Amino acid sequence: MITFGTFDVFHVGHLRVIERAASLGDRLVVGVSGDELNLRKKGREPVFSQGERLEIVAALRAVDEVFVEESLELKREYVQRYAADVLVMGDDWEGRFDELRDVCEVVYLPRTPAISTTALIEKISATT
Ligand code: C2G
Repeated sequence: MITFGTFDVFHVGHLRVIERAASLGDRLVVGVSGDELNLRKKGREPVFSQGERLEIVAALRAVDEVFVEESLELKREYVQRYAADVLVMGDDWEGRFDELRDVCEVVYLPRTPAISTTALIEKISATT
């Protein structure tokens, strides 16, 4: 199994997608998007650095290996490098990786409702 994400301000929605991805197979590799990629795609740096995010994700029982995702366009290469049979993503990415179906199975899992890093940042800002 392989999955990708920023996993900034790690929350239960992140945990659930990782645990569900792991339950679909016997080994889970996670690509954690790098700080540079986030700055380029989202115009801001994550709250937690790439090193911290990698450390948190690597510590999860469900995760066997982590690496830095340098570019969103390299999914095919990563799938092949890690010999993944299945690419798993939350359904906010529904349809986005269907072109990889020639090299792996692509599964979109329902997102955990009502929780997001952005909402958490807003909630924390509002209480300080
Ligand atoms: N997720 C979820 N439920 C939430 C929030 C997130 O299931 N309430 C899932 C997302 O669908 C994704 C994973 O958690 O599969 C990581 O989410 P993000 O950290 O927001 O990752 P994102 O920035 O979308 O990924 O190649 C993808 C990139 O790495 C960016």
